[in-house]
Amino acid sequence: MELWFTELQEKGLRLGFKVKDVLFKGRSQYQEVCVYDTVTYGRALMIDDVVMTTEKDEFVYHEMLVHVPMMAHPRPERVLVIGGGDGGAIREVVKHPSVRFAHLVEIDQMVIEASRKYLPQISLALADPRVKITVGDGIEYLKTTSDRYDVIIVDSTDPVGAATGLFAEDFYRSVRNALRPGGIHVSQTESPWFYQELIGQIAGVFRKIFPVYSLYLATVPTYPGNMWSFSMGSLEHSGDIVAPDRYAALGCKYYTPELHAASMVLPKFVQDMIKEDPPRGVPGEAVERPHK
Ligand code: SPD
Repeated sequence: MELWFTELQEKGLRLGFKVKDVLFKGRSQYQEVCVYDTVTYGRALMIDDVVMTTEKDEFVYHEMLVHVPMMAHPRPERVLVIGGGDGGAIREVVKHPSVRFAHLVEIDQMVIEASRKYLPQISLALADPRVKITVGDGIEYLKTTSDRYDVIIVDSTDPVGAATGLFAEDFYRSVRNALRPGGIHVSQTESPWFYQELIGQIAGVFRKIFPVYSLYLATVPTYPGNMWSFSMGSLEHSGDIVAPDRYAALGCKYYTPELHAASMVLPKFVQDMIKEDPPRGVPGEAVERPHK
C-alpha cells in the first residue's frame, strides 16, 4: 500500500510526499517530530505535520539564512542560532573560518536527537568543537543573558503556538540587545504569498529597532508558495556583502555573491508589503494560520 505524507500548507492547499519509510515518529512535550524517507525529496524532518527541511532542498534555505548576514558582517566571530535544532544553520555558520563560537539554543531535545540520528548530512556540524548546544527556550535565554553576538540567526518553525513569541517585538528587542556593536540579525519570516501581514508588521518593527533593515528572498520548493522571506536587521552594516573573497571557502550550492545582491531585489507586490507608511498591527499577536 502507498504511504503519503500531506502538509496542509494553507486553506485549500496541500503538498504531498510519497513516503518510502517512516524512520522516526515521536512526541516531545512541545510537538510531534517525524523523519520520513520520501521518494522525491529524500529524508525529511516534519514538526506537527509541517515540513521543516528535506535532504534535497535544505541547502537553499540554510545557505541563504546564514550566509547573507554572515557575509554582510566584516568578521563574525560569535554567532547565535535560535531554533534550528536540525543543525543545518549551524553547519553553514561554522564554514566561516572567523567563527570562534557558535551557540545553538533549541527548545526541543527530540529535534536535535532525531536529526543527529536520521539526518547526518544536515546535523554533522553539531559535533564541531566551536559549537555549544543549549536545550532551552530562546526567548527566555535572550531576555536574561549577558552574552553578546556578532550575528544572531532565528531559524524557527511557523508563527503558531509556542513559536509565536519568536515573531514578537519584545523578542526582537532582546535580539538587538544581545548584538555586539556592528551586529546583524536575521529571522526566517515565512512566505510572501501567505504571510503578507506578518512580513509587513515585521518590517515596521525592524525599522523601529534596527538602524538598517532589509528583506530578501529565496526559492524553497517544499515551503508554502516556494518563495521564502528573510528579514534582516543590522546595527551598522548595510546588508551588502563586505568581503566577496571569503565566498570561495564556503563551498555553497545556492548562495553566491551575485545572488546575495539579487535576493534583495524584490517583486513589486513584496515591495508593497513592506512599504514604510501603512499602519500595521502587532507581529506575534495578530497572525494565526486559520486552518490549523
Ligand atoms: N513552513 C516551515 C518553515 C520552517 C522554517 N524553519 C525550518 C528549520 C530548518 N532548519
